Amino acid sequence: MIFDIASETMPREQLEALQLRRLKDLCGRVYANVPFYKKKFDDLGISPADVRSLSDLTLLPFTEKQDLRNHYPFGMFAVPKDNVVRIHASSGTTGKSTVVGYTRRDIKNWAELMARSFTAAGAGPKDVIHVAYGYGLFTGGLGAHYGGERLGATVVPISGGATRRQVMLLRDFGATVLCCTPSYSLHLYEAALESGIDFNELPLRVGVFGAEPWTEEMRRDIEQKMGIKAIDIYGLSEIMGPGVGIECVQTQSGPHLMEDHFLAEIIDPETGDPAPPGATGELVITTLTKEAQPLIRYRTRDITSLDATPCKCGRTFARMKRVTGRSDDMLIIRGVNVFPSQIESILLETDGLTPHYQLVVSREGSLDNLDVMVEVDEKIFSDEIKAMQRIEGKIQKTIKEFLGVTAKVKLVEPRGIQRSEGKAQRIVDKRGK
Ligand code: DLL
Repeated sequence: MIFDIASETMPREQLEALQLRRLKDLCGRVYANVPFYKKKFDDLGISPADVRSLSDLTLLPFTEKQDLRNHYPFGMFAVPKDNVVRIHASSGTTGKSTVVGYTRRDIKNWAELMARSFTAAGAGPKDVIHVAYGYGLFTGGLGAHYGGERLGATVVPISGGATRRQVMLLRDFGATVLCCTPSYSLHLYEAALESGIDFNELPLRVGVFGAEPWTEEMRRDIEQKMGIKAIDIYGLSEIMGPGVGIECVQTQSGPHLMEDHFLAEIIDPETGDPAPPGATGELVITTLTKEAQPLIRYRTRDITSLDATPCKCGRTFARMKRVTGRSDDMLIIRGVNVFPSQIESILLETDGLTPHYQLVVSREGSLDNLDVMVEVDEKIFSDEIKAMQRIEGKIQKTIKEFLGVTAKVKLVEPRGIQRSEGKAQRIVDKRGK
């Protein structure tokens, strides 16, 4: 079943005509109501009337996270504050957090898109949705919550944390859909086992997992352990929150972007030029319908590619490749570019290792060092030291071979890596900036 069948299966020409109509309207709105955009347009010598086709998008200015910070907290709003009914903000590890506002219609659209997302993941009104994304300024909890209610499902607003109790309620309330970060799902699974609860014996069917990068190997691990379908959901607070894109359960081949509401481009992150069709680069999103805080060509820093070929599920929306990481998370180790997800893939291909790992980067003189700390399972841990050393050596070799970087691998005892209740912290950078 497709939730909003008319929108999600629209022929691409019709979709593009809708996008163009909405883009023109958007340009008019931001030019009239957001001084930041008026100035940007004026400086570039363009006016909203110059947008005549979708390819004119490239005439328009980019928006960066720093622009949002510079206009903290409400300087990017396109409507009077009285019309804003909700505020969210991203945590931001450095500096000011970025603030997002929503009108009543923005909230309604978001709930629609999240209801669509649940449907794509194979959920429906009969489901019990356990929302273990954090509630609060983070968009995960409330985003999933409103979408689940819009769908007509039963929503359990448990939020993150209190893991042992969560597991009990997951069982007692008969959750069929679990929403949280992939890393927290593993934490829940372990806590369940410790309490004598096996996920495989619960009615749980589907996981709607996102908010952090994860790999295909991690998906396989989760699906196998928990006996569920693990679906990748993508989003970012600046654009809306979760539900900017989601995989369909039929193919699980990367999130379908909700293209009637978001216009996506891939650019070369170095030059800002459009990337050739199908190429990998930085995802840039224009919000077509957002009222409170519309953004033009927002640079997500997420690295992916787009595929608009037809999907077996019937949706015509393009699919994005699993986000392998933000360009900000890319490590440069002695001149070699490495994404944590590339290391994750290698670790999870190795027997005896768990999906709990951390990358520690330090500097010795002018040289960068990369330490890969990864937890082993009980079985390996009880083996002799030599066996552990053999594994360390093997992974080191594979990392060197595939990624071209020298890393020191250190196996850690079971539960030796700290668990997170939200986004996992994979990188500890001790280099100081
Ligand atoms: O993480 C929104 C969200 C909540 C998405 C729940 C999915 C589920 P932010 O905290 O603003 O918003 O972080 C957004 O997280 O730019 C990506 O780098 C990363 N991210 C989000 N979803 C995925 C995903 C929420 N499925 C940033 N795969 C984004 C990889 C993801 N990275």
